[in-house]
Amino acid sequence: MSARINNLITRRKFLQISGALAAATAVTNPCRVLYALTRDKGEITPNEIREVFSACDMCFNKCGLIAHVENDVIKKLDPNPKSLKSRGMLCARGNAGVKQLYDPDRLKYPLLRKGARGDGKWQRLSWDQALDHAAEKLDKIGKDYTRCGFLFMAGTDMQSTFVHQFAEAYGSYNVISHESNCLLSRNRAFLDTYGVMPTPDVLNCKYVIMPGANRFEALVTPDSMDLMTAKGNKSKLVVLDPRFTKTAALSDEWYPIKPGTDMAFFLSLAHVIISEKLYDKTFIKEKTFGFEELREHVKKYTPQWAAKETDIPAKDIARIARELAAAAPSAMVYPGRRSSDYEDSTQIRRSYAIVNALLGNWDQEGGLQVPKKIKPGSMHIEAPFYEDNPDDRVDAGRAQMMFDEEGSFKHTRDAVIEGKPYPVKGWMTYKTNPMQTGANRDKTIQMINTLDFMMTVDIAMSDTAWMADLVLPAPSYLERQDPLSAFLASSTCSGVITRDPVVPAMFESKPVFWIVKELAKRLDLGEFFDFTVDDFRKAQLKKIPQVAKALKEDGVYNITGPSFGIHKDKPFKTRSKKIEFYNTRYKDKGIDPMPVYKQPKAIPENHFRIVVGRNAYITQSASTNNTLLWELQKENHLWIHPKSALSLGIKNHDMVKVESSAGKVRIKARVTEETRPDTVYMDTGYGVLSKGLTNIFGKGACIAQILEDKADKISGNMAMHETFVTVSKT
Ligand SMILES: Nc1nc2c(c(=O)[nH]1)N[C@H]1C(S)=C(S)[C@@H](COP(=O)(O)OP(=O)(O)OC[C@H]3O[C@@H](n4cnc5c(=O)[nH]c(N)nc54)[C@H](O)[C@@H]3O)O[C@H]1N2
Ligand SMILES: Nc1nc2c(c(=O)[nH]1)N[C@H]1C(S)=C(S)[C@@H](COP(=O)(O)OP(=O)(O)OC[C@H]3O[C@@H](n4cnc5c(=O)[nH]c(N)nc54)[C@H](O)[C@@H]3O)O[C@H]1N2
Ligand code: SF4
Ligand SMILES: [Mo]
Repeated sequence: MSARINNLITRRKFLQISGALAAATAVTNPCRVLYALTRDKGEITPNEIREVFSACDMCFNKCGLIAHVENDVIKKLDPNPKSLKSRGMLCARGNAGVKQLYDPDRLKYPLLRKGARGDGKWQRLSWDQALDHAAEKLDKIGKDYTRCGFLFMAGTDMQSTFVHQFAEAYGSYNVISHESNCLLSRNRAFLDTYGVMPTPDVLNCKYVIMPGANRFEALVTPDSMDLMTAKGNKSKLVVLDPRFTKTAALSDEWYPIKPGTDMAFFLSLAHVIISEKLYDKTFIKEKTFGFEELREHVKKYTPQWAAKETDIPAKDIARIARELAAAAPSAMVYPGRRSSDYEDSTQIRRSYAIVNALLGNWDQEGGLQVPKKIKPGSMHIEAPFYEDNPDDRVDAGRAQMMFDEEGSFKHTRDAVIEGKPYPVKGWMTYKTNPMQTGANRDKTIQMINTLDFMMTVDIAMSDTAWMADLVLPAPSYLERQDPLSAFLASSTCSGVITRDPVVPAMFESKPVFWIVKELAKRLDLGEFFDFTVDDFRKAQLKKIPQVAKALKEDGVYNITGPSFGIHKDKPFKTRSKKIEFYNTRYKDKGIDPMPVYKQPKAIPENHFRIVVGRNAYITQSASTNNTLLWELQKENHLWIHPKSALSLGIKNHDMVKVESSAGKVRIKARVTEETRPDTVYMDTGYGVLSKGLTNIFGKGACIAQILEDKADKISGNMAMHETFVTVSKT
């Protein structure tokens, strides 16, 4: 079927068309080609032009956009200048969103697996057949294994709430998300220090240390743009990264830190700040808990000691500590975002949080802030109680302090494979692709092979969909109505955004709200979905009419007013009601109450550490097949330092084998000084199994295939930088 569509619109032709459209008054009506793709029928009324507000969904940032629509065909996506969070920006991926919609590889109708898993043999079903089949499986698994025998996993999305609501009504508390592959250890660390996850006011910050984050490539709005503006305003940026990222390239100082040793660096900063009394005494006295314990604790962590651990010179560590303290409180250790790195990641991030607390930057301009947030109303359901359900989540007890509502992908997968403490036999995934983003792909396949039934709701035949029994096509963000999303961002740009369909949904795609509502009807749970998305949104907007007005007029609601100095005398939501250098809850649970540095495991001889990261035109695994973005990078490469390459006889673009205990892949080498000699790297989102991703099938290698699945001990977050690999020429 994609061949047919490809005949209608080849990639090159699409680019020509986009170019022609961009060049203002097009000669003929090139939209017809797109129209043919979208509508599959004859003539159209010319020149019906609309501009429609929406929110980008090419990554989680939800940048405000304005879609230019001609004759029901989206011609171009532009930034919405009213969206303060996105600072009037739409990145490369945001611009390419139009190709997410008009992608010949889109899923078009429900598909049922025929033949062996992963063989790619499918039978087309009608929606009624597909929903009846799914409902039958949900019913049977619920009866045979209890309701908790069905696992639900939804990625970042405004409609994920409906999947959670469905799981609740159905009766399973085995609900996970991408978050335990992303940032839960960071959240754990800051919550357990501040009682809240603050946002960094990068814009007004005079001194930013950025460890293990790559803001000029891994875009987080508004931080990415604000960091650039702040640099223009003479703010200082110090980057710690084993790779020479674009952020490193634009920094004032870059240190290729030895991976896994960041805690040594930050404990040493704490040592200097405390021993040289560079902290704000009043702040420490009034707002923090456990300072004396911290003072004792960091005595041994001198810069000379840290230099040996981190490969960063002692004099630089001491100088950075002094400069940072001198710039305080408009100075920060950037909390970062993805923290799925090490088995000790919560404690590593605790060390960032602790240095921030020493700087007294809490609730300060240019510091860590918790801006005001709008609380939309909700439509809460009274979930039924199922007596035969087990006592707890299937992954319970596998990490020391897991978030109950998030769980852990790694631990859930282990539990499903082991069948312990009870069997889980069904899995629904929505808008997430754990086959590519959950470390150790073979284990994900093993998990899937233990299931009786798996269904996936996606817009494309992702590797996860490829492995499913039932694949259901969803509309893209430009075709669906979503609930409101209230977001926190720094520097007075928190707000609310929503989406309405810019164009009608293509093919037979159906939003997940409709899917779970239809399933609920079939399972006698219809009462829990006795509403529309419109009703849901009305309930959200009930007490905030000003938001409704702004969304209509501007496409976004911005919260203005100061985002600092607003929590002055409020207690912190921690046990001590203060910022906790020393965490007594940790102590009670047998966890180090203050971060204790442990050396990362030594890299075995002839091995490298492999690390994860991103570039500016790839969103995890989800955008590598997008035709416009694929043009920018058609495959991934293994970054390897020239010295290491030389010792292995590897030249640039040689094909190499990369092997770990989890698996092996073949990939072309990129010999570059942009990584440490002991560290290798590759982009995510290639080496796919799915033949439904026609641009990237057969291109590059899948990093999830070689990443071992270690977990952060405290939060259960995936730890993806604990893998050692060998590299050899093939
Ligand atoms: N273009 C683009 N933007 C994105 C995304 C995307 O996929 N593409 N994804 C979004 C999402 S979901 C997230 S969570 C964020 C992620 O944004 P970030 O949190 O900035 O995460 P990464 O890009 O993974 O950057 C981690 C960096 O840490 C480095 N590193 C590895 N080991 C160590 C170490 O031991 N110490 C130190 N100091 N550094 C180390 C890696 O080389 C890498 O450059 O980006 C968001 N924005
Ligand atoms: N190897 C590796 N693993 C990682 C990361 C990494 O960089 N490398 N990053 C980690 C991080 S920070 C995160 S946040 C997670 C993210 O992990 P995932 O949640 O798996 O995110 P994506 O890779 O973006 O996959 C999103 C899926 O949603 C589909 N999709 C896109 N738009 C829509 C839509 O509108 N509707 C529906 N139904 N589906 C849609 C895409 O086709 C894709 O299959 O991965 C983590 N794991
Ligand atoms: S950062 Fe880029 S991809 Fe992400 S929401 Fe904004 S414009 Fe879209
Ligand atoms: Mo993430």
